[in-house]
Amino acid sequence: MTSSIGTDNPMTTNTRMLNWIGDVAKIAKPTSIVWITGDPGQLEDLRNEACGTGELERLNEELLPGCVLHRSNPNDVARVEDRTFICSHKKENAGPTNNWMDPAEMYAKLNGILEGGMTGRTMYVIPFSMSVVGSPFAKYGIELTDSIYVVLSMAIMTRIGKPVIDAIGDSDDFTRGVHSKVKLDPQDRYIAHFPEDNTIISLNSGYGGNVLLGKKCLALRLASFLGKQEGWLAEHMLILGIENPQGEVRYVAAAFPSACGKTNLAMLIPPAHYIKEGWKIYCVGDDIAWLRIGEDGRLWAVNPEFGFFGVAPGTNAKTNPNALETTKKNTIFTNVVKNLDDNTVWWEGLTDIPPTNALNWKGEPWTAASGEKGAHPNSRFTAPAENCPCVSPEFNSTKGVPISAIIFGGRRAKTAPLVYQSRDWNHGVFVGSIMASETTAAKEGAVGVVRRDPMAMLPFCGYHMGDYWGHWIEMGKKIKHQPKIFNVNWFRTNEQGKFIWPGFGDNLRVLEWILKRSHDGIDAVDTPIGMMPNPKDIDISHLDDVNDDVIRDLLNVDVDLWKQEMENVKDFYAGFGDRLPKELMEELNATENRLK
Ligand code: OXD
Ligand code: MN
Repeated sequence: MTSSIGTDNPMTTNTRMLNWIGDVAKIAKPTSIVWITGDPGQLEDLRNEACGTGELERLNEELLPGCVLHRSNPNDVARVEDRTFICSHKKENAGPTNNWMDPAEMYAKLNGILEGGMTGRTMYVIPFSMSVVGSPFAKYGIELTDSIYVVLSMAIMTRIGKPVIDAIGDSDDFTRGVHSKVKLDPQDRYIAHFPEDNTIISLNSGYGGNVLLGKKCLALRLASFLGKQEGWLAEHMLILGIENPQGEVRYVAAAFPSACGKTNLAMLIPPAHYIKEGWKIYCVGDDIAWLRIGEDGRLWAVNPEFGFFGVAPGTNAKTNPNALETTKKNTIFTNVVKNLDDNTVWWEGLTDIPPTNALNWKGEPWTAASGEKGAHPNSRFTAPAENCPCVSPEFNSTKGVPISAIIFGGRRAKTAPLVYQSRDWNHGVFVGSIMASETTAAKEGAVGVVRRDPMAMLPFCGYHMGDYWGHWIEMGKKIKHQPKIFNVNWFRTNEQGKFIWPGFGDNLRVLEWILKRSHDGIDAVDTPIGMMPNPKDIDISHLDDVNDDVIRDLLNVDVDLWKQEMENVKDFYAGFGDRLPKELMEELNATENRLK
């Protein structure tokens, strides 16, 4: 082991940082404090230590070099929205879509839970940056944690170590993040955000989405709040570069609720004839976009993350070969099946034939014959973005990429057509605000229960959602060259409940129309809900199951369903009281009038 383990030599003389770390240590009482420098040797030592204790397991070095398996506690396998709090000083500033607790009360409660919580453990100090260190987009943070899994995951998902400490210098402008597994007690599990103090405290969990504090906690919840103060947007969006046969690369940002295929869209493989014509795809990000207005009046985006924290089940050589390739080295797999024959991993949907000598996600002997799933449905891979075969050359750009189009989408069986375009920016904000997904017969029993998830930010907006919409409207006024705003729905079903649109790589056919609308002024059909493609303008060549009738059906707008939809939106909007921007009410009224 190197001398970096078990030492507590601080990497900084920043007294405010040191005092805060000292205060946390006084409460949590770790045995030692270790600063994470980012040195690969230090990370390797920690990997060895965790493999020694069983926290991690090494996988087949030839087939999966540098990869490890991690199992979380079975009571701790997903984000916990009911235990997630926005602790603004005024309750009304958290808004109706967030849990709230008074900050003083929450600090007192959490300090009580954390008391002695790290006894017998090391507290690691992880300096991390969201986006490229030194770039105008960068936000710095320190995460204190008693988990080596968290240290190694943060080293994949964010830029860490000495350069971040140097960039912070003596400044107090960094996010304070505290994570402790404590006892992994679900009753005392809290993911608490203090936006006005730039602070996050996450206790009693070891699951990625709750404990990798740079991701949902900082890059969305706190960053959305900071974006409102500072005039930019933090969004739950993938960023995709599309190169056409003329060699022009254009970028779109797209927001979808969880489980709607964001990672697949972000890394799609174009249909064969598109590849032949010269189309190429570049992944800039699969989950989060930070958007700022550039000097040229366009909207510029970066992905503040450094890796992918993707859902494993369903990822395979057909659905997302790029993601699969990305997980082939230096990846942490969580809660997947371990194949004992060759010390590799497996999950439902990876291959048709499951391993026969295997352990399930809980580490118990398992075969598919048991009828139980081997991998947890929310099992994950944490993989470096640099592994991705289609990662964008602009991935590490300090100025980001210019956004041509913003795309919203949900999972709707009937109401939303394959694609439509908003009439202008404010209408686009309206379209984003009414985003929704429906439960399907297969899942919940009740068909068509609509869950609104505005801009896919329902679990991630760090302040009042009404003010967030207001901020979108204000941003629109400041963007000289606004991206066009679209809505897509890959999930329309036929009478038999089967998806009509093939999805995956074929979604590029729709993206092509979106780019033509954004740049080339191609004609569109004016409908009550927005601008729609002429059916002939969506390329359906070489598709077996989509002919002219099918595409017309996919683009059909059922006026009665949309009238009902507007009634439902009215009820939804009523929950936001006087913080609902008047512009959105105007858009709702205008849509109703067009539907008459
Ligand atoms: C995620 C999510 O993990 O949206 O990205 O839940
Ligand atoms: Mn997400």
